[in-house]
Amino acid sequence: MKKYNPAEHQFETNAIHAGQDPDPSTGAITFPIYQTSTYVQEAVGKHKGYEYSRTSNPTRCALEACLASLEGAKYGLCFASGMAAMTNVLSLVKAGDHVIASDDLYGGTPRLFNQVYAGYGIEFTYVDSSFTDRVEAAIKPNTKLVWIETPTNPLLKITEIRAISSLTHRHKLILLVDNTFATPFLQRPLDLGADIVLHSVTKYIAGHADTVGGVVMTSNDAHYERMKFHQNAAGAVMGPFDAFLTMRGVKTLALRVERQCENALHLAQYLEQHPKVERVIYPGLDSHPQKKIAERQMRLGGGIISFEIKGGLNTALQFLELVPLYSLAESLGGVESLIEHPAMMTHAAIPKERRETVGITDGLIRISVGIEAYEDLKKAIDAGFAAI
Ligand code: P1T
Repeated sequence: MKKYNPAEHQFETNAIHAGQDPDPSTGAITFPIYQTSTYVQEAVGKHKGYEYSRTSNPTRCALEACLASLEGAKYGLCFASGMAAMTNVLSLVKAGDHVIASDDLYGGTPRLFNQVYAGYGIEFTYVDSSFTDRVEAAIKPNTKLVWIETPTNPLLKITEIRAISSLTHRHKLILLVDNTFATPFLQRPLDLGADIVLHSVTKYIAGHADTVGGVVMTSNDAHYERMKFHQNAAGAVMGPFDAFLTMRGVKTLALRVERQCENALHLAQYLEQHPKVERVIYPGLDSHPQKKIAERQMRLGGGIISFEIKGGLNTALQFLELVPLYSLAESLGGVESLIEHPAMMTHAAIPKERRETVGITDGLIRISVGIEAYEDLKKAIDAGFAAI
């Protein structure tokens, strides 16, 4: 059977083939779902590399290898959700350590930090990481980890990964990038000096709104050993069927994201000139304050648009209810367009004063642009505006 070497191939090719040599016993081209909890041993300790599916499972391992190839990482570890992946990374810090994080993150992330890990004696400071000097000013003698999202959820702020990574290297800190919004097709943080990349694979990577999962990737042997140990010890692993769905989804990542970016750019430009819109945030627009940085580190502007509707909370809620085609739902990154209200949905766990300080206003609406026909997406927005 021909052996596949990801190092010899491009992104789109690896998304289809990496980690997935045809099954040697049957020739099946599609990687099998190894729906098994355990593996028979010939004699004690004499086995084929698998002992128990919490520790490792062939379907999960195939996905881990595939995703690692896409981020240019040596290692990948898959989990039951993006939050479980975060819990795994936090095994690298202990009581007394300090973490610096972006001030705009998925709402569940500060909830995990403040309402779980702060209670274990880990300290968190939030700064606008699009200003490198603010990250530097927050460094303390006990700082261990810098945690950024770029683009951020939901305000799409861009942090210059190269600038932050030269800072973290100088201070011997670990830099984690939550790359969920960009995907490895648009942005590869490890190439820009980050130590660890994390994704909610629930979103673009799986891409079809049919599974929940997370992944952590790194090329650092010591971090990998600790996180691999914790994956098995804590056990929040991804199941084989979810690994199969994710592996099927990721094969079309490049095609989907290219189309989503194209639709999103057109829609952002359309919204920007609409009289019922206060402001539009999209990294591909000239009006975005960090457009130049986005252009340097991202291939395209991404598939998410945030905009503020004129009229505040009630108008926003009315629009969300009445706009056709866009499903009102949390999550993002699937083939279908979704729309949501960050303040009352994905970021409701953040206290109101804090939300307002960072800019998550009551009129803010987030769209995850799908791969539908652009004309239909535009028509639906028009119908929504006409209805309010
Ligand atoms: O939902 P889960 O797979 O556990 O992943 C959490 C997560 C991590 N990182 C980012 C950037 C995220 O956006 C998310 C989840 N976000 C949503 C559900 C949302 O609608 O924003």
